[in-house]
Amino acid sequence: MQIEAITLRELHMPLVHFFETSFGRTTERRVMLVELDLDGITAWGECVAGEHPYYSEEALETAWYVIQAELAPALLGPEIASGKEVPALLRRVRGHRMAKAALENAVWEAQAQIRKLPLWKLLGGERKEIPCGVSLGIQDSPEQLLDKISQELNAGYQRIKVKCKPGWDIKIFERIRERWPEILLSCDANSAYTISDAEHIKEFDRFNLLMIEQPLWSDDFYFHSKLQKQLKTSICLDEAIRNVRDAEAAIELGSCRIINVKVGRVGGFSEAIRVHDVARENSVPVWCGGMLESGIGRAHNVALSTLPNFSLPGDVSASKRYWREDVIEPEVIVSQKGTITVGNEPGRGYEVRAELIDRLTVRKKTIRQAAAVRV
Ligand code: OSB
Ligand code: MG
Repeated sequence: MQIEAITLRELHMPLVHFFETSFGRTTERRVMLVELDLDGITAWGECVAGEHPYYSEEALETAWYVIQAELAPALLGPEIASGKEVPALLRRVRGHRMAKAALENAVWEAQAQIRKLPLWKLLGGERKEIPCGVSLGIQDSPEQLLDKISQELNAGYQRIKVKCKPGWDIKIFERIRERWPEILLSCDANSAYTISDAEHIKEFDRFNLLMIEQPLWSDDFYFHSKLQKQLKTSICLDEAIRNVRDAEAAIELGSCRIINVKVGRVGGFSEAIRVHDVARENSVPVWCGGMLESGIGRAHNVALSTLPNFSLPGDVSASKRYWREDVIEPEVIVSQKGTITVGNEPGRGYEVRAELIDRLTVRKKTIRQAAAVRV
């Protein structure tokens, strides 16, 4: 395939309910989509960078800049046979993994369309039904959180994850366990603690949590390994795992026993598959994380979650939890058993609502190959 044009878009999409983590509250998403045009085909990717560089160094503006100035030009021109070839074409640019992933994932999508294969099969997926959990942000009150948990359990979700931080942890876990002693429950600190909080974090052990996600610094393996040795509960790393080498280091050091795979965080499907594979070889289960994606990124997360070692419920949940109207059709739906089912349609398996995307777009830029280098 030869990519003829790459269009970047910024969409404004208000969230149905605000989402608050230890680093802040989001009420409206600025969603960045990339669209590839080639051989009469349109393929989409989503850049999951946040509005601010708080979860990671990237933000929508840095991704916009680096795709426009560096990454898109590198993909306009060469003949590309598959998504697997994209990392090498983008390697000269260091970091900017979420920006790279948006493009690489769109190439995989194009390849799936050309080969008339479902994207999930192209990625090596095996399961047709994926287990789902939800991630619940910090709320205005504990009662509001308990109401939300009750609602999500009624909807069938298999695992509840709550965001935590100092002051919104043990008291909250106590309230939840009082009411639901048996549910699969985990927490995510998004690096809200330091190793001097080890004694405090050890108290989490009594709540029988499935895992504690990224308690310490976003770039740390050493102190997580020290902490893991003192805990009964498994640590799961999210932010710290940027690539397969990080996964190998974390596993060997004993920094975690579970890995959250986010395709944007590791730079695209190729690297996500590598992380999945190395975790599998070491009997470390993985699950698919979320970044409050629109339907495009959500559909890609669904496809990735069909790989065999995605054995724990992920943070990939129904579109309607986030959006009044999603940009795909049908929207992502979760069954009463708390599962999402994939079909056999070629490509992403969900239609794109082009008119709605146009309506939500506040900025758009198309990049074509410069005439001078066209062959
Ligand atoms: O740490 O998993 C995280 C959202 C934004 C940034 C980081 C995280 C999250 C979530 C939400 O937990 C997952 C989702 O529902 O998309
Ligand atoms: Mg997380």
